[in-house]
Amino acid sequence: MELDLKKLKDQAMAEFKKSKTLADLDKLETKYLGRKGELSAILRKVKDLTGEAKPKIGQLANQIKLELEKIVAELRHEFGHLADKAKPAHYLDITLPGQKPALGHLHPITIITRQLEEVFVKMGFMVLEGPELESEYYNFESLNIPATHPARDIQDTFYIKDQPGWLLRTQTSNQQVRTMEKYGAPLRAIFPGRVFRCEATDVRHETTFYQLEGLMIDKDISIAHLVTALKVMLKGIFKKDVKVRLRPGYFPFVEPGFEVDVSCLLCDGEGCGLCKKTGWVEMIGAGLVHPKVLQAGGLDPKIWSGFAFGMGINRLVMLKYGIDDIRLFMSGDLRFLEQF
Ligand code: FA5
Repeated sequence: MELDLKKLKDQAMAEFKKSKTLADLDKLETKYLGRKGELSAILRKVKDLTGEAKPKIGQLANQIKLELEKIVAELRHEFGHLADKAKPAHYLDITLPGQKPALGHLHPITIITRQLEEVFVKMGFMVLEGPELESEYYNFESLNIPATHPARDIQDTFYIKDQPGWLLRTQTSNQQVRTMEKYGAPLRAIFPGRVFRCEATDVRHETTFYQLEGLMIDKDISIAHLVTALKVMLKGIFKKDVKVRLRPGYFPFVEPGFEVDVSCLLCDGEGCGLCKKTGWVEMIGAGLVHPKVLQAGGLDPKIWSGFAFGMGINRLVMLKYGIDDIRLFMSGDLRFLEQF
């Protein structure tokens, strides 16, 4: 029996090594190692042996079984690699579960800016965008803010190294004179866009934020036109009448000038962190266009008058969606963005 076993081992080894495919190997495995295979047949006979022969032959048979199983495993591994290599470079396994691509969506600032544009287009306003890299002339001087004016300190910004006279615009008001020069009067336009300021950040203040500027030039424009335009704008976004209050405010490019506060919708005017417990959020600077600005735009102030306002879009979006910290907009935090 010992001889039979050794012969079986040599024969099986030789045949396994000759196999070329996984299918060949499967067949040989069944032939030698299967339940009805040749080795199993010999192992079944071991129980009929007696004396010393029984453990000796049993041990040998098991050892041969292990050796044959090892060679089968090695060959199977090798054939597996060959099969992988034989696959084309762009192998597509259509049985694998699909990967859902993550779909992006509009940023809340963009959503509300588009709604604002819609409201103003219905009132006959053009939508214009201006440069973010701006000259001191359009950002300050043309707006009646000469180089030595203290108002420059309130809107400190980022100046461009090696390019004197150029800066990142601090306000969308930079578009006022540009637009008058290009379109003359009468005109109605809004300028949505990004502005930059060198300031310490907190829940209401960012260094980079968005404004929407409105400019209307015509004959006999009054504060009533301005207030109406602002109320229509706020109703268009909040879908209800929103309380506003005008306080005197100083901007060198309007006369008279106002700060427009909007009733805090986050706390319903009760007082919270966003409104500094006042029930009001400062959101808009506005007024009637200063004669010097009209002149800078090539318009005769004796004939033309106008209103202008500049609103912080971020703060409007905060009230609309109940966001209590302005810094979330640019945080890049998907948990925040995925809520819109
Ligand atoms: C201005 O920027 C003027 N250009 C507005 C203006 C336009 C006045 C036309 C008159 C005529 P002010 O600095 O107040 O004004 O900013 C206007 C609005 O922008 C503020 O009411 C506020 O809503 C928003 N804002 C200002 N600074 C910040 C900031 N650091 N972070 C976020 N929002 C700000």
